[in-house]
Amino acid sequence: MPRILMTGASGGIGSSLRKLLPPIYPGLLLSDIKPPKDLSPNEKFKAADLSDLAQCEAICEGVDGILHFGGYSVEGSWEDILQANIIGGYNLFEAARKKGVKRVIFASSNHAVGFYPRHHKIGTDVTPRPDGRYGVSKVFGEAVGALYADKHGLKVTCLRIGNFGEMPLDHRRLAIWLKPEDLVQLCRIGLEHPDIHFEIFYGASLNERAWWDNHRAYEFGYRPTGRAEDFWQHAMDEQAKLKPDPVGDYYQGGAFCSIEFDADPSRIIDWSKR
Ligand code: 15L
Repeated sequence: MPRILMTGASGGIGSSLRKLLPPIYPGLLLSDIKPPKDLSPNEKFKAADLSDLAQCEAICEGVDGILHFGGYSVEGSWEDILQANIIGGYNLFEAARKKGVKRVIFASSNHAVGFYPRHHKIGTDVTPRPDGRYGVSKVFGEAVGALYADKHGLKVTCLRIGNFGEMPLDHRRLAIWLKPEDLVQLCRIGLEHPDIHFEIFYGASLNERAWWDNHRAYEFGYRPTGRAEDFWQHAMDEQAKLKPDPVGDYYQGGAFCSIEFDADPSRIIDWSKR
């Protein structure tokens, strides 16, 4: 039975996966800067600040595979992103190498490619177009993952997660929604599939409006079960409560693109009206 470490156990995704993973990976080791508030006595937890390499090494001891959900999960100041995602992300891969960990699943994000317009369908091999410092840190993490796979033989899977949750929250999320159980499937592919070397998959369920070509995940056996369109009415009701956002509504990254946007807005052309 592989010994699995999950960082970011107190965060949004970590809190949900803490409940779903133990039947698959008994003995799952959880980590975060602070323990989850509802930590139960049968869960194993070791605190670590990822910006400290020695602490990263301590949590990687005796581990076969890592689910790296730790770090900053939204746009933030350069200092916060630098410590948690750039230094923290690098430390995590370096600690994994030093401690002989075999596989790492890196939680990347759709914000690594958020500045692609919504009418542009993209695969996982496009040039990164990050939509903020957070997105840049995800591109960095994917690059470090590729380096450690190619140079050190670590088996690395990067998941460009869309929007994780029980249902799509608005119109944009109908295209990028990821059901928790589908994320578990993607994690299992990364942790168990014999042919993984370095892969990038989109973390998305069965979304008819998807902007992403995720065929690589399907080639590795991914069979998502969450159907975004089943929640169409809910998503549209929620969308109706939002203010129009000319930049965010045009690009895949949504509101992350409009934060601090001061470029020429005339480059936003509505192709559907041409
Ligand atoms: C992400 O990467 C964030 O971690 C999450 O909080 C959401 O904002 C999500 O992207 C999204 O794009 O909806």
